[in-house]
Amino acid sequence: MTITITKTTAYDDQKPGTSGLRKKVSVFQQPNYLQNFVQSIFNSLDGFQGDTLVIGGDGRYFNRQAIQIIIKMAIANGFGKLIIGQGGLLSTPAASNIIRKYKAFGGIVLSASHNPGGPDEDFGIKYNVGNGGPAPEKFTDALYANTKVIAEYRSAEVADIDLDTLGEQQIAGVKVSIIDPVADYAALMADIFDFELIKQSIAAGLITLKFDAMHAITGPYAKKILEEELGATPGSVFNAVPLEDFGGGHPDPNLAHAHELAEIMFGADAPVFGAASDGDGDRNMIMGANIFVTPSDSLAIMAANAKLIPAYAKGISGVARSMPTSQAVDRVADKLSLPCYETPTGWKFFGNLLDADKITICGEESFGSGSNHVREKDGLWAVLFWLNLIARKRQPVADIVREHWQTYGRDIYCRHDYEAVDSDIANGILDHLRGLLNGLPGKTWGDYTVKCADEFSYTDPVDGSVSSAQGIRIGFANGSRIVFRLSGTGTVGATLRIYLERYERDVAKHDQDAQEALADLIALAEQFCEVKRRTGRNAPDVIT
Ligand code: VG1
Ligand code: CO
Repeated sequence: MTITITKTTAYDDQKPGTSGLRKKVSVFQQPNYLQNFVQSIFNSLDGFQGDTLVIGGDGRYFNRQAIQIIIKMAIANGFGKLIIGQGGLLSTPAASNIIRKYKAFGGIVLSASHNPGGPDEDFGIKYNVGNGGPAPEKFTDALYANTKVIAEYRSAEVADIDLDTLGEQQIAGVKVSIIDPVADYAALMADIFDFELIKQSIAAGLITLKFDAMHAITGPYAKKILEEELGATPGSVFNAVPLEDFGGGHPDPNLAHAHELAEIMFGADAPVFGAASDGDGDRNMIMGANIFVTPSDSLAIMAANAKLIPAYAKGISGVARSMPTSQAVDRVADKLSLPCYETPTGWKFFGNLLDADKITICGEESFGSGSNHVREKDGLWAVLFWLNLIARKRQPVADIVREHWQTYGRDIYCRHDYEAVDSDIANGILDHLRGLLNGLPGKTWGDYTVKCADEFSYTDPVDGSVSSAQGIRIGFANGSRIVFRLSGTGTVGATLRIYLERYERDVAKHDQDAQEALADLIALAEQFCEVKRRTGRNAPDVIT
């Protein structure tokens, strides 16, 4: 085998964000841009010679080209085996499962997740470690340092690999295995949930469903599991063919972007259950007939009912949520005497807690939830959890949610996003907020007296690592909160996220519209951060 060593010059913008490196495709297409980053990943790793690397992506534009480049570089750098999803496809949770199941050294996942795809849109790449989860910050920091000094990369002179034919081939002494991207994942789901019960409920007409794959990676997974294995009517899964540009949409499962599903679920003759997933299959949106379940509520409901699911029948060890996620799950943990952890935004912070069995179930307000079955959030897992739950409880989604609120109270919640804000203005807003923090505690506006105000810093209870500057938190005496942080996944300017929540114990007030119920807090948030005044905008771009 001939190995070529190519001289290269460093790029200064390869700092991984919340979930890997995400840039416009045109940025990734610059000479050696991808190669620099991949070689920097390998330069940050020790002891992988002869070991296994998993490679797969969400199928967006540039996926196939990127995979060919990565295969050649992995061979030249000394991996002994490559496991690749057929067609270059692997959903993020499926990749996590493959890494764990086949005891790989790690994996490279190509995705910009919920960001749009296509020649003018986004591409992304991240490295997952041997536990199947996103690399922790100490790795991504070392990786970033390596990207700044990279001077050369290694690549094997071999022909492009046929990504579409299943099977194993030897290439320059390296085993390259093209696997079915769905089979191992479908088997894992069958181990966790009561497929027989779900199947009976569907056959009996107790559960009717619609799943919007948003022209992204979960199409083939959902077709196989929901339609073929569980017997949902053909066509229950729609937008099921993955497209390189996701049909021109944002593959982001929320009421704004998954509007096709939202129309069905709020329409006449809505099915019992509706759901959608994102570009790489790790997010989920849960709906019932005429009801949208907020991700924070979904997490709390799953934690409260975990024992109804075969894999968690013996109970769960604890729960965790990202800091901006509502406190609904905390109330469940409190009642069930379970440990509850608050982590920074991003799934990488759950990995240590899951590995140490401090938690079994965790989630984020951004439509992500998961458990110890893999080390990524998992969209279809959440869908199957809800189907299993509905089948066990024999109740519509709306009743399950309302009963939960009756028991625990409702954490009325929403998030406002201001996208593509000028970076200097966005940083100015954060600086301004930092300046306010010390003076806020004790101040009162109407029903809201500030109890605490700080910038969130997290010390990992397992390895003691510290992550600071993880968002501004303002907590009120009545349990309400406002959180401000900048996105770490956007690719244009800065995105300011404002998270708002208010606790409502009174059952008579549970059916309020969130925007109305949160109006006072929304006004206070503007008073604190001045985003409208500073940007000249009059409304958020997206409300979830
Ligand atoms: C967003 C979400 C965060 C999530 C991340 C990756 O990050 O807020 O909760 O973990 O996306 O999700 P940020 O930094 O933009 O707020 V995915 O499905 O895009 O991998
Ligand atoms: Co995603």
